[in-house]
Amino acid sequence: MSRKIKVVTGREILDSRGNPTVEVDIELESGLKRYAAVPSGASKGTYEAVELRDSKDRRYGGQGVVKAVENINKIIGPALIGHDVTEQPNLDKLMVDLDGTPNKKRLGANALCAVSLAIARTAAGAVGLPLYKYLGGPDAVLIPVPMMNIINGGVHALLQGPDFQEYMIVPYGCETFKEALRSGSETYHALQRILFDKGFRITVADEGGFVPQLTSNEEPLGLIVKAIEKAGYKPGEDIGIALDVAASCFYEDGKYKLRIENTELSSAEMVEKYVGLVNKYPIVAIEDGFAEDDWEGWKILNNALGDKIELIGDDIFVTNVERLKRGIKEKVANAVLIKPNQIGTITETIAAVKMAQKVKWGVVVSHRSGETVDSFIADFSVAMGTGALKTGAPCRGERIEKYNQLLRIEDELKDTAMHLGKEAFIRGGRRTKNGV
Ligand code: 2PG
Ligand code: MG
Repeated sequence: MSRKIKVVTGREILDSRGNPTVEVDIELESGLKRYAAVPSGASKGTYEAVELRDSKDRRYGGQGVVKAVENINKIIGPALIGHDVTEQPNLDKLMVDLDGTPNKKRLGANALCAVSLAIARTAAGAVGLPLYKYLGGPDAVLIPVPMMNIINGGVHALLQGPDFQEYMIVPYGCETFKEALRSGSETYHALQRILFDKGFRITVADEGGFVPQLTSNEEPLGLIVKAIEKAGYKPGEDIGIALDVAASCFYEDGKYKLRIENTELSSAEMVEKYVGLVNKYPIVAIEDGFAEDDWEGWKILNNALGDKIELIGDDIFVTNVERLKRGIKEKVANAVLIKPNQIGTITETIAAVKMAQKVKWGVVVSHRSGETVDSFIADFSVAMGTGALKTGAPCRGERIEKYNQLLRIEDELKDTAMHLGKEAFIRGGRRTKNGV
């Protein structure tokens, strides 16, 4: 059966916010055909590879991706035809070279990423392996702990909720993913009841979490602790809490401007705030506690909390090995968030994961706030043995599909499936598929 690429077709589809994004089909000479679609962020890091949009066009308010799709159909696709689809690193390199810019602004990281993901999935089909096994080999058996964003704030809630963007529950007291997902979902529903009884609205935002209108960024933590208890679990024991502050979004003129608290804090004051919260609530991880350029703030926080909880860099590292290398050298964090579309190709994404795992940093694979039903990241997290995945609340089809895919993988692996629970979050060395 030939593994040669015969046709590459890009198309404009819609993401979960109703904005255009890129989907790609790859067909091999053998007739095998697979697809992939890229997600899109709202709180994007400045240093992410460029998501090409038709900005001047009036279609979709300038959000169209016609140009990116054209780049796939006229430039990238023709260059890939005839190549063996299993040569992922070569094909990714070929695309990066074709683009020729440092941030993929010519062809678009959305164009490259959709093709790169489709190459991986088509290749897995061609060799007859599930995607997670194709990318991860026989020891891809670790099903991640889900980090479920049940209260949404920041730009994901159109600035109608807390300043902190994500309040996640981390159901890490379970022996299987299936049980973790159940306890997370039960807690989500307990929270819904609590909010309803208190008279808050229970509509959901971009990642499926609720958006209570409160006057402090601490209040959601109290509500979540109550929800965990109401669902019959022990806070800190069965279920921990993680935050994605997404602090770049409210960093202005060297200050962190907390809109709902009507205050602005210096980096040192923010550290104090975080330490206070960590002492009071079962917080196991803080993502983007500081802005993407506030390397000093990051350092102070890592000194204060780096041996207690996971400090995850998203906007600061943007899945880019150059930025991650600096972060490791300057000891600004102890974990990295991984999003393939921040960098553009799966080969570059794997390089970032490996760089972090080599120094025993935590790795969390992540969705974007604008998603499709493509569950690539679920397979990817198992393939890389990251032990943790954040992909929203147990609500909204595009989030649920990733969790459901992990259920399928856990079923398929039967007794060989591993789930680390709390051990996935121990500091001083994150466990991966290869052990501590
Ligand atoms: C983040 C992501 C996903 P966005 O900040 O981690 O939750 O948000 O996709 O909007 O960048
Ligand atoms: Mg983030």
